[in-house]
Amino acid sequence: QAIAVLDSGVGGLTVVRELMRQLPQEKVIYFGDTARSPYGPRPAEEVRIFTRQIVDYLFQFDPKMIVIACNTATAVAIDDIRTHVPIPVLGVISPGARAAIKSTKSGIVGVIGTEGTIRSMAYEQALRTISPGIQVYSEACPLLAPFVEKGLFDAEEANAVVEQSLRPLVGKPIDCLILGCTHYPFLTDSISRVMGTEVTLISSADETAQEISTILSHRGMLAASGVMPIHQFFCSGDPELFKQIAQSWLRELISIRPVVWQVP
Ligand code: DGN
Repeated sequence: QAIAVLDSGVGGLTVVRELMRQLPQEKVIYFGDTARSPYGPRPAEEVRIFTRQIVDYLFQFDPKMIVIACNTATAVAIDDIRTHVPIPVLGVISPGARAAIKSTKSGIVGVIGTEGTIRSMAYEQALRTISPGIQVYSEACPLLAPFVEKGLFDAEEANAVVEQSLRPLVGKPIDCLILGCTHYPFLTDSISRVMGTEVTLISSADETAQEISTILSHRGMLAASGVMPIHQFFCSGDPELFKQIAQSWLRELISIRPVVWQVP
């Protein structure tokens, strides 16, 4: 049985890369809803409907676990999906918040994400549940995920748009910055250049992969080692662009199947 991973587009591949590194024996089935990306500006109800539709699609493969590798969808849809399916469902916000709490020394952290994620205040809630006194500066960066979706994540190309997006956070007294959108690790070089070396960048990918491992091992559902899994990728938009981005990020050849939504 595979681990099903979903995102509005290529962002969830940042979680997949970490998953492949930590749990190389696990088979991944990935869905990137590139035709309807970005999710950030969409109303919460629409994101919930899209997330449910992807989960229903992925269910035909009988996955053992669902990973919502999209902060925007996690923020508004994780409770709905948890009541909808009988298997473990993990999002990326709690793991990201936990990683930030582990990392911060000053108790003052920054969060960047899509408009939907920032509007939901999901990070503030997750951070304060663990550490009530934490201080949070958050900023929506609506330009960044669409930029990555175009395959433009080379530092040279990204510097200007990253600089413009992060300007409100520069000079704030934060000691770590949560990359609260799974697309942002693609832009790590530019982001750390703008924020400076004293700000630690937190991607939820690492912590999410660790948590996947914990959940599966508690249930005795980790795949046996020794077999190289064949991963499957699906996207709803341009398969060639998805493939090009995925192969450069994952550093392996993939095969991709396009999906055309039958929207009523
Ligand atoms: N990668 C998604 C996230 O983590 O929020 C969303 C990006 C988007 O759809 N704009």
